[in-house]
Amino acid sequence: MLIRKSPPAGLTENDVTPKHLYLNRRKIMAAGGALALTAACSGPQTNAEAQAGSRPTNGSLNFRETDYAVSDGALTPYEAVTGYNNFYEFGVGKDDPARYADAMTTDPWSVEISGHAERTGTFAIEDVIDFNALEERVYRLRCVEAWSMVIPWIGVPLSSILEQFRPTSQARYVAFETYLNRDEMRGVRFPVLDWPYREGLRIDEAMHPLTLMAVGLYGEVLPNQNGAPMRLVVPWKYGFKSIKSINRISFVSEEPVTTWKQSAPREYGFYSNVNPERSHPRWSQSSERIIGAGPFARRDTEMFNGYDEVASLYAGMDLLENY
Ligand SMILES: Nc1nc2c(c(=O)[nH]1)N[C@H]1C(S)=C(S)[C@@H](COP(=O)(O)O)O[C@H]1N2
Ligand SMILES: [Mo]
Repeated sequence: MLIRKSPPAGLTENDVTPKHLYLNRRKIMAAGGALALTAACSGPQTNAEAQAGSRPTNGSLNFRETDYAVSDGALTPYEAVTGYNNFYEFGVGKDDPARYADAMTTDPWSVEISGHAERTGTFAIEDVIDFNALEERVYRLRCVEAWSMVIPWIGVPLSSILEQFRPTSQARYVAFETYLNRDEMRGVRFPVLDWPYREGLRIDEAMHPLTLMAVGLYGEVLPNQNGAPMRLVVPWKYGFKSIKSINRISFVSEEPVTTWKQSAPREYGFYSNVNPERSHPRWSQSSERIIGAGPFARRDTEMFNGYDEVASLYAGMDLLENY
């Protein structure tokens, strides 16, 4: 499923969004190869100097192109990526996060690291993520609600963060928590979920090279509604595993409590690997709506969302039982 990057398929002059310059740059880079890449990375960036040792909190990011791309499908328009969201801390409506997430303070931002690791404590995000080592990966995010988007994420492999803390052999799982602030998050007044939002991965899933900690999308710092300043993107799992606005990471020995499983264990499991064979109790998972491509655009859902290289992580496991 991971292929050499080609221009986003199916883009025409009519697909003009506020990010048309970005998309044009991508086309030029694809056509011009390495030379264009160097030019594009040093050219239009406004805050290249300011980035060393610090963190841009808005605007463009410096990043390296990678070969991670999905083979079929155009990028989801920027307006849909940033206007149709799930971030229940700001409300359950798809347009609530875009409306209300600006209230969240993302600077300064610190992350508490705890549990089975040699190094633990509270760290500034700038000390945990190397903003000079960002890369872009085009991943499809498949929501359990049976829709998907293709997004050019900017981030670092989660493993590059976790390794700094030297987890011990007792660290069999990694638990994540979302920031919680009742004054800034209007949705947490309602007991829709048990706040703070929590997620987890087995340590080998967390260390897998596909697992990304994203800090940006479409070449820019993450908008708050997409989980600023740092959120997971685990592309072979349903979207709810990709926890947003993380401020706690813990190395643990038992499977951690995760919010959606806690809320409805028959419907949502710990693994939540995309699996067209296993229906959600209330709807099918065999196909998905393509967000931003018109009302009838659908595609067949693929096992592991098409990221076959993770299959070996689950060798010998019954994935219908371990949903
Ligand atoms: N903290 C937090 N993280 C979250 C959610 C949430 O409600 N709260 N929703 C999840 C779900 S269900 C999906 S599909 C993705 C959506 O990410 P996006 O809005 O950036 O597309 O975020 C996930 N991460
Ligand atoms: Mo989702």
